[in-house]
Amino acid sequence: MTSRAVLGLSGLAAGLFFAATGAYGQCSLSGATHLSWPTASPVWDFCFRPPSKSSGANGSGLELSDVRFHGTLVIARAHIPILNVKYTPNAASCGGQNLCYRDWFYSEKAFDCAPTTSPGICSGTTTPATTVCQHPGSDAGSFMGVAVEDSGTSLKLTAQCQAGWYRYIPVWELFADGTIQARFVATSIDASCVAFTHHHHAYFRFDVDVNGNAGNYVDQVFPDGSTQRASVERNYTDTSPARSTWRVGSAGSPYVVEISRNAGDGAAGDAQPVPNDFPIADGWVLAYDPSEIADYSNLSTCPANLNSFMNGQSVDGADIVMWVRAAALHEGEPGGMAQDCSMVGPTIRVLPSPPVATAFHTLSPCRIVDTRNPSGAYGGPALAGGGVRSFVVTGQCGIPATAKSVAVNLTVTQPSSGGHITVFPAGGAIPQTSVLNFSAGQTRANNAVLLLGTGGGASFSTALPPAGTVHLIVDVNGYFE
Ligand SMILES: [Cu+2]
Repeated sequence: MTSRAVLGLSGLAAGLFFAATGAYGQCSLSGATHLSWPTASPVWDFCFRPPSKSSGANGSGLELSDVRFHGTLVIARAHIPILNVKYTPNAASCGGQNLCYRDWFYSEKAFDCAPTTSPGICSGTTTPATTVCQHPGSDAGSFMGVAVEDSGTSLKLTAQCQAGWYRYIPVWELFADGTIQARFVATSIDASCVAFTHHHHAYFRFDVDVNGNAGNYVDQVFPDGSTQRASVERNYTDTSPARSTWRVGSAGSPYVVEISRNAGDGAAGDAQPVPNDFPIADGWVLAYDPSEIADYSNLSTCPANLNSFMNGQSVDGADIVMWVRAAALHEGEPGGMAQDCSMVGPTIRVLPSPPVATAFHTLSPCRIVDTRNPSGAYGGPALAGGGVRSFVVTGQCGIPATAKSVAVNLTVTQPSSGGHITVFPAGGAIPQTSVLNFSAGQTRANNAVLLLGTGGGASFSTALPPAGTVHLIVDVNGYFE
C-alpha cells in the first residue's frame, strides 16, 4: 500500500475544497498541508507547515495548526518559536560574551527519507526518516521537508533544521487515544564548542482552542488529582522532581486538553550546571494576543522574554495560550563531542471532559439495555468482538437531557470466549482500561458510572475474538447533572 492510500493528504488544494472560514479540513495558515489520520476512520485532522514556512521572525520549527480530535477543534496552533543555548564558562569563548546563543528554527537541513510522496513530504516507507541522530557528527541525505510516517499505531512527523553547527529536530507523534508527544531534539555536527557543557532551551507555544477560541478556562492539576482554576496570566516554575500538568477546557466541550511537562525536560528548580540567569520559568499561562507569537522585541538578547506577555489579562473564559519550556543538557566530554540526541518536550492528552456533577439523583432501578431482547435500539443483537455499540441514555428510565453521567450496574452474560468491555462517552476515544473482564460462559456484574457524550450517549467497546459475542445488560440506579 502506498503512502497516498494510507494518508488523507489534500495539501495545498485544501483551501479550494473548504471555503468557509474555520471549516473542518481547512488550513488557517498559508502554505500548510492538510492531513487526517487514520484514513479509514480519522481520529485526528490537522494541518502542518515545514520549518521554512513556520511563523515568527526566527521561525518556529514544524508547525501544527487546526488540530481536531474526533471532529472537535482542540489546538489552533502548536510550534516552537523560541530557541536558545547557554554555555558554562569556558576558555574557548564558546557562547561568546554572554555564553549564550539565540537561535532560529526556519533553516531546513536535508536528511534521508523516501519515497517523496508530494513536494516536501516523504512517507518513509522505503527509507525511514534518518536524521543526524542516526549518523552522529555529520550530515547525510537529500530530502528537504517533512517526514510523515504512519506506523499503524501512530503518525509521526519529523523535520530537521540547522543553526550554525547545531541541528534541531522537531518531532510530533500523534496516537489514536488522544495523545500527542511534542518533542524536540537538539544535537550537532562535529564542532569544537559542542564539547563544552551547555543547555538547549526550546519554548513550545500552544494556542489551545477547545471547541473554538471562546470561553476557554485552564486548571492546574495537582498530584492528588485536585485542580485549581487560573484567573489571570501567570508563569509557573517546576521543582525537582515534580513537573506541572495543566488542563484547558471550555463549557460544553466533550474534551479537555491536558499539557504535562515530563521528568527529562528540566525544571527551573533543578540544580543548574549553567549560570541561572535563565530559565526564567518553566511555563506561562496567557490570554491570546496576535502580537505575542514570539518575543520579537527581544531577538538581540538571549533569555526568553515571555514574562513581558504577562500583563494581568484574565484567562478564565479567554482564548488560552500555553507556553512550555523544555531543556536538554549536553554535558561536556573532555576532548570529545556532546552529541546527545535525547528528546524533550511536553505530552498532550485530549481527554473526555469531566462531568460537572453538582447533584446525584437516585432512580428506582430500571433496565435500560438488554441485548438478549429482540433486536432494537436497546435490545439485540449481542455485542460483537471488536465492535463498538452506543446507546442514547438520556430520555430513558427518567434520565433527563441535562444528565452528565449515570450510575449503573453492568452485567455481561453468555460470552462466547474470554474478553473484556470498556465504556466511554459517545463520540469519545476508547480508553485503555476495561470495566468488566470475563471468561467464556461467565456471567459477571460490576457497578460503574458512565460519562455521557454526544447526544447523551454511552458507548461500549468489546474485546473478543472476531466472531465472538457477549450479551450486555445495563440497569440504571441514578444520574449526576
Ligand atoms: Cu548541544
